[in-house]
Amino acid sequence: MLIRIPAPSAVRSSEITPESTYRNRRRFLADMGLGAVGLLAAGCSEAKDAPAPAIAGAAITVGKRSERAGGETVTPIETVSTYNNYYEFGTGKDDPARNAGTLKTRPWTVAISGECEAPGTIDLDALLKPHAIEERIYRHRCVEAWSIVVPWDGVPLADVLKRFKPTSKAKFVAFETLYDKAQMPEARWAGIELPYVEGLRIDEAMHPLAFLSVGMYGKTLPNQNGAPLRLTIPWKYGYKSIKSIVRIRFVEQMPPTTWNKLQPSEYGFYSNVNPDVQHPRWSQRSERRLGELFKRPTLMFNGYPEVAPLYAGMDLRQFS
Ligand SMILES: Nc1nc2c(c(=O)[nH]1)N[C@H]1C(S)=C(S)[C@@H](COP(=O)(O)O)O[C@H]1N2
Ligand SMILES: [Mo]
Repeated sequence: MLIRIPAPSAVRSSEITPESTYRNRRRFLADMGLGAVGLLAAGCSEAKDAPAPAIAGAAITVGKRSERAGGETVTPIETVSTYNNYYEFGTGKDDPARNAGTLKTRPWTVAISGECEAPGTIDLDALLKPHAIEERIYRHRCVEAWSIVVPWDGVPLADVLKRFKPTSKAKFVAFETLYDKAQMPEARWAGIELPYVEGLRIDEAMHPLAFLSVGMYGKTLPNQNGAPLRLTIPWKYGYKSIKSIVRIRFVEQMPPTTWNKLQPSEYGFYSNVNPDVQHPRWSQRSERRLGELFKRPTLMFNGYPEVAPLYAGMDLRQFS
């Protein structure tokens, strides 16, 4: 994520410095406590041309498929699985693909608690069992202005949440990523407070577009993309799509979210993709689809106008 203050020359340090030096320098600055200022990010850059590792995911059975990206070309899986934000496994875009192999994704349990009638801790396979896995092709856009089009395999978030019977006090849903230093040795350099946390208002979480992904491209998720279970919220900036979820809480108050805690002036709770709202340090009017040369205009709600009624009456500039 872009907490980096760009140098006036605007040349990315990793473009002029051998990667190893760049990484070491990041560590050095992280050591000095400057991680959050310096080096958290190499945004807006192209995916690397280096040969991608094979995608090891197991095939999953997918029922209904829906194209929800305006017929746009699907981004190659090699790109989507090698250009990631997953700070627990390193802050460079190619770090998660290299480092996330240490994450153990089975057995995996999810704890559901808070304002609901049927809380409990449930094994992931049991969590998924009643649901048919479907595939949704969604656009996905990072606040750093890169975007991808991905066939995600999973279940509507609402279908899973409803099973736990949220009460009328459940105004928001809070999500938490696993935080295990043994499995995530790079996490000490993340520069963000961990565990990673995110949240949605209950009506956003219940919207039919909100999705819980367990796979992509017909295979189980690569660890770097959030295995074994991640949110996919296509009308919001990528950081709302929290990875490797271990805890879901129904809560009455708006829950804290990772990037908002770190830099509230730059990352709002709602984080709806909105080309008219400038990020304090850069425009959000356009984006670069990974693998493409030219930028394209960014669409309101990332091209999912059906979510607009969720925000009727809200000032979408103030509530960014
Ligand atoms: N736990 C966790 N989830 C996370 C992140 C992270 O660093 N840690 N990064 C977020 C950001 S900033 C983005 S853009 C998306 C990237 O998802 P992708 O790697 O599958 O494209 O993951 C989001 N989920
Ligand atoms: Mo992001």
